[in-house]
Amino acid sequence: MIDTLRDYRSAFALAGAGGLASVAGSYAATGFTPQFVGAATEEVLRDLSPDVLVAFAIEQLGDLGHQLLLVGAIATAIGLFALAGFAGIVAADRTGHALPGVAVGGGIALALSFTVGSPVLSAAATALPAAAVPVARRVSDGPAETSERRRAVLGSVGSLLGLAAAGTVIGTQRDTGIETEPLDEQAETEALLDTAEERSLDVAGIEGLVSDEFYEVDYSSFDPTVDQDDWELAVTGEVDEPFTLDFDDLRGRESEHRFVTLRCVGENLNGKKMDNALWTGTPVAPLIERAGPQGGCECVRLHAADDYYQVFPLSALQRGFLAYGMNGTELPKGHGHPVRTLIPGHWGEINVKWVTEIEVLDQEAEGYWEERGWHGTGPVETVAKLYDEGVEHKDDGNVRLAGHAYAGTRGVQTVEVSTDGGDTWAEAALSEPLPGDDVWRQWSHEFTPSGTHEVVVRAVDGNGDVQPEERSDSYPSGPTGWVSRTVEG
Ligand SMILES: Nc1nc2c(c(=O)[nH]1)N[C@H]1C(S)=C(S)[C@@H](COP(=O)(O)O)O[C@H]1N2
Ligand SMILES: [Mo]
Repeated sequence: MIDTLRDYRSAFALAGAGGLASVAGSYAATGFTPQFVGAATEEVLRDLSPDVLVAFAIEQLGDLGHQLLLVGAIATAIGLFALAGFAGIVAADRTGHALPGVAVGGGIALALSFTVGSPVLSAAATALPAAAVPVARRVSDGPAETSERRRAVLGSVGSLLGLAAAGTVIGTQRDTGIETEPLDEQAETEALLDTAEERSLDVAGIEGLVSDEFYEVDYSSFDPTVDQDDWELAVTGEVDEPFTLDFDDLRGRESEHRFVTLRCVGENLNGKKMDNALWTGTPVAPLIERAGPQGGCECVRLHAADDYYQVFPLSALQRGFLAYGMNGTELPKGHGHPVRTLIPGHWGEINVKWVTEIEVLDQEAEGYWEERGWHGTGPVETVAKLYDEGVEHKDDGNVRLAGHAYAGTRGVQTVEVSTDGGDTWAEAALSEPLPGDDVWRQWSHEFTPSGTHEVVVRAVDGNGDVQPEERSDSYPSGPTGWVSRTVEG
């Protein structure tokens, strides 16, 4: 019976260690995939969080917010499975037998796992420790000697922690990656990548016209693993002829290479969630044509293998691209392997990765982020960036400033730099444009400093419109304002 503080403590220790072992067991069975119980817990926590909290986490905490959510999810999962073990202990204590405890502990763990959609092996791996906890309780209750009982408890807790450690190691070693091969079209992609390198300005510190590291934004911490041989894209909804196409069908279509820049609506004004790559794929329009769209709202919903979905105008999709290659190799897992959409000039969020279905709608609906208050389906805001690394104090005493500017399909016409807080402006040098209608450019500007300078940069888009000066947060419709920083001479 749990009737003394000592009993409580040993029950908690056993149940806690069991909870750890259960979650680690699931991890051993699934690795870092959407099947891991931590993934489902993360989803539940995210859905329970108020929208403003999610928006705050994205804006203010960025990737840290994601990490906190993940840690919270795993801790919650451990707590839930610990509760299963604890219920097992109570059952064993009440009846004086281990068996009812095993049934209760293991049963609750199994139920938890199956509720969140775990595969059988993962569910079994969570149930085993939860069932072992009440057994350990009965065993350690046997000896009359306090010290012996304590040793028995410590031994059991130690074994469960050992299991947890082993499970974690196995899970970490599990290969959940995707091998990406170079594309067949090497000659073309290499020539284009060379062009991008040649046209990149000779400025140290900042990335060239093709990003070395392309940012990643996913609503979930767990990327789906989609084999290209299993991949299918269904065109459905309000269409004359719904159809499905597989990866070979897609590969059989005309292939095209496009430089396309993406920017996340949730990034900060001078944030780093804006990048450019050379993508290989095929235009979407002929596929839409083939299905014969009839929908009344002229809008579509795209679905993805991670259950993400986005709704936006059919007209935007008509200019879209189904990409299966990035910088000369197959699409990496994190960027949507095997196929993603790229929609010219729109915020990153409608560039759906791991895309599985194009559904033509009859009525307006909201996408994943729109349901949470964001307005990120429209055209991107114009921006010129200036990172720390973009400021170079040269040996001759001059200061060289450089960065990237992007204005979606409007294109960047000029970038202007002020070194006196916006009183006077000079035109920056620009990189030669890359082929493509949705690509950023680099800018650079050198000046001779005297004292402290308030540097401000702004881009002018292809329509002649100056980047809006008024500051706004990224939530809900993307950051606006001019990037500025203090530069000491
Ligand atoms: N399936 C899926 N597609 C997605 C997302 C996602 O979470 N799931 N995130 C979107 C967001 S918010 C952005 S900004 C871009 C980022 O693309 P990247 O990760 O390749 O940079 O993908 C979009 N496509
Ligand atoms: Mo985004």
